[in-house]
Amino acid sequence: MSSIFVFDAYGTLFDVHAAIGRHRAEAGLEADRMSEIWRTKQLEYSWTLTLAGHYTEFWVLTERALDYAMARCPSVPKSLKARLMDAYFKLDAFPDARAALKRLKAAGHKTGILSNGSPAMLKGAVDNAGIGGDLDGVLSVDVLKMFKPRPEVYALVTDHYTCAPRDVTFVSSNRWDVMTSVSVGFRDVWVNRARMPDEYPDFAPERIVPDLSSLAAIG
Ligand code: LAC
Repeated sequence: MSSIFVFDAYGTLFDVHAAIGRHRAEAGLEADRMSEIWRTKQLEYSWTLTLAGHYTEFWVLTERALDYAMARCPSVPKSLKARLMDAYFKLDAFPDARAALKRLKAAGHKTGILSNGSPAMLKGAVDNAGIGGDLDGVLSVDVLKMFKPRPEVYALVTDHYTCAPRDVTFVSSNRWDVMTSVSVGFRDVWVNRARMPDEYPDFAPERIVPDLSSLAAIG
């Protein structure tokens, strides 16, 4: 396997449901449904705007998606909004993410992030998780003003590491993100944390893992 490991951020290294996790008791019975709608709409806005040739940074889309999700789940107190946004800015990393990055770096590999996240929110999450020292690059689509899965975005990786696509192992929990990165020539690991059925059969990953703890064996 290659020696450059690049990770998707949200859902792969950082737990997108950690924000609601910090406020679940106050959010009430619709907490998890609201968090699911929040994530779904955040992604949908990134795809639809990109398809239409527009761009609004991911942090703004995250807030608009939260507004929508809270409107759909009116029992979640509106007073939680600012705290949920603050929690999203400082999302928790999955425990296996921190350990995997440390092991890959100790084995001499290069590591990095390629994310839709805006630079400020990526910095917030990386700093909060204390993983900056184990990353050789934090790449945001913001420089291109277009979101995944536009293929141009994935070229940020090969440009940054001055490498060929086959030198990159791309690790993502988003199956659609794996689809595009396979199609541009990366080697892919799909992190199927939620045990979802497979999709995109024409663009299969090299490996499917339940979490990041098995990355050490690959690296
Ligand atoms: C990201 C989103 C797609 O980090 O999870 O790019």
